[in-house]
Amino acid sequence: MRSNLPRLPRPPLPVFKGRLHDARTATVLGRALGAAIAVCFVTGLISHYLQQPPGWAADVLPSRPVWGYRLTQGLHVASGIAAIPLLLAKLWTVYPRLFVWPPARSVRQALERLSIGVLVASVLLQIVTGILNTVQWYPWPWNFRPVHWALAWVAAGALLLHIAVKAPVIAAHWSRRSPGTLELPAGDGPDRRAFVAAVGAAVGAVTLTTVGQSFTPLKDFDLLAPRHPDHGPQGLPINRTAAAAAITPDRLAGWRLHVAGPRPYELTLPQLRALAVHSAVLPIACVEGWSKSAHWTGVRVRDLLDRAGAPPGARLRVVSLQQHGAYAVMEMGASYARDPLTLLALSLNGEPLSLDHGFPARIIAPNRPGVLQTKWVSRLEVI
Ligand SMILES: Nc1nc2c(c(=O)[nH]1)N[C@H]1C(S)=C(S)[C@@H](COP(=O)(O)O)O[C@H]1N2
Ligand SMILES: [Mo]
Repeated sequence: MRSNLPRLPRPPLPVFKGRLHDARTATVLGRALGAAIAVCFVTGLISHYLQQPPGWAADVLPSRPVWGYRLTQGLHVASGIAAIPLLLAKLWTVYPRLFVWPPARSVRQALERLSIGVLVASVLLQIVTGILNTVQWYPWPWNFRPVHWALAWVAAGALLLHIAVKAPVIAAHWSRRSPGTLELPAGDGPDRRAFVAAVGAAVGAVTLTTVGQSFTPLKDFDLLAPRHPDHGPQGLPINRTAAAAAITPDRLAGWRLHVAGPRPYELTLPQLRALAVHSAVLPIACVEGWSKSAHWTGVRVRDLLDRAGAPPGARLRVVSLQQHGAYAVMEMGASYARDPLTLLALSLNGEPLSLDHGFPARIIAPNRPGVLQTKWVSRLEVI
């Protein structure tokens, strides 16, 4: 008799019921995650174009507000960090759907699931490598910046596609009062409210314990960020030390500033000090997310250029004593070169620059990524 009974198929996965895995929870988390990714993407574009402007824009990039890059890059890193708990919660909410079997019942569904795979993989990779970049750990053979840039477009495209495909579900669950016919009755029960509140608390906690690295009023809560704004000589953190850049005392011996242009000249450090009358309060705003304002004194770059007979719209190449690495040579467009706040700085917070901060001379300019604030400057070339 037994053999006559129909064989029941084994259920492939447990069935997930309840509000925490439903479309309303996914929509609520997705909205917040989408907003964090949008902020991260736009501020990332700003950072990219300030560092690598297209030729036509290089001379007209805004040098104001002086704290502009500090704000946008602070937001870039903060939104990326806030996205971590949001992404984990979102993945937990939807994971029953990520493993449904069979993988697809139609070509359309197969393509949709493929796009979700691309979305999840690219966002995860982007966030993990971005965080590792903030601690300057690169356990991979490729160059971080171009990969981060390309992956951002992949993730943004996959996200837009995902939003388009899910638009009807998102619209139906956008508001708490919507009919909710798709899966569960409408309404946010205590379980969902508690879950969303816990995710919100996690976002608040990771933000509060890291954002002080650029937002100084919260610096006392900066427990998890790799840099604390107060830790470093002369009241300013250091990204690459002189030793790491192979700047040795014998490389500094007989240092002179060489200025190449229509009327080239050289200045010794005492001669430069005799010219150094200008001061500016400007932040170093590192792409890795820390920022700190400091008081700089030095010579205006535009005065040095005028003395070399540079035409008003001239662009500038700045060469460091450092011989290797991406920051050994930097280009500066006319809008920065002409700005009265752009200095060849000789002193920092009232003392001569320390060797790690770029002794004998470094560039400091308003609204520019920290990577372009070249240290150990030996040569300015009018282009
Ligand atoms: N020559 C040279 N200049 C450089 C760097 C470098 O590695 N080499 N690092 C840059 C980076 S990434 C930052 S954030 C600032 C940090 O300046 P600080 O160490 O004085 O705070 O210097 C910039 N100038
Ligand atoms: Mo930096």
